[in-house]
Amino acid sequence: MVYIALGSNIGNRFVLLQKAVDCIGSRIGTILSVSKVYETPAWGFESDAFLNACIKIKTDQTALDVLDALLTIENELGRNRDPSEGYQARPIDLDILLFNNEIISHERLQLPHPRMELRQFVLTPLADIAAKKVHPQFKKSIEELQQKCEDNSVLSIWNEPLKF
Ligand code: PH2
Ligand code: MG
Ligand code: MG
Repeated sequence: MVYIALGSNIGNRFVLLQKAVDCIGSRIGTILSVSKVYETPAWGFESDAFLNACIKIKTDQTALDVLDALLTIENELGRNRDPSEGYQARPIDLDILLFNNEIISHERLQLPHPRMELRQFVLTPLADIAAKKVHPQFKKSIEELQQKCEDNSVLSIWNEPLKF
């Protein structure tokens, strides 16, 4: 099982999340569950609010193949990465959070996602679909990580659900 975080803070954010879900379902694997969508304040930089969600998929691809497929979808949906340092506003960001229970330290991919435990914009949607899932490094469930998390960002539920 693979958990992926989706985020957008430029353009028609909801449409971009829905297009990303559709592309992931047709190219990467079967979508098994989709969280609610949340509107979240930009975390770690000054920018417009994001829409964030998480999905669970089943795939036969390797973690690096999934990473490459996600980067291709990001590019197709209009993401242009600025090579300067730091976070930037983006039409779409697709991050692998958990890939089975693999712990990977590769130059292009670290898993579990290295900052997920600090971020309510990840933990809150992830808890919708994986509250009891145990984080393979911290050995704590997602709901425990969510309760311990010191991020006090205020998230609001978006009224439209993603389709899959
Ligand atoms: N992604 C980031 C940095 N900050 N803030 C919110 N609210 N949502 C995000 O998806 C997000 C962020 C880096 O990828
Ligand atoms: Mg990200
Ligand atoms: Mg990313």
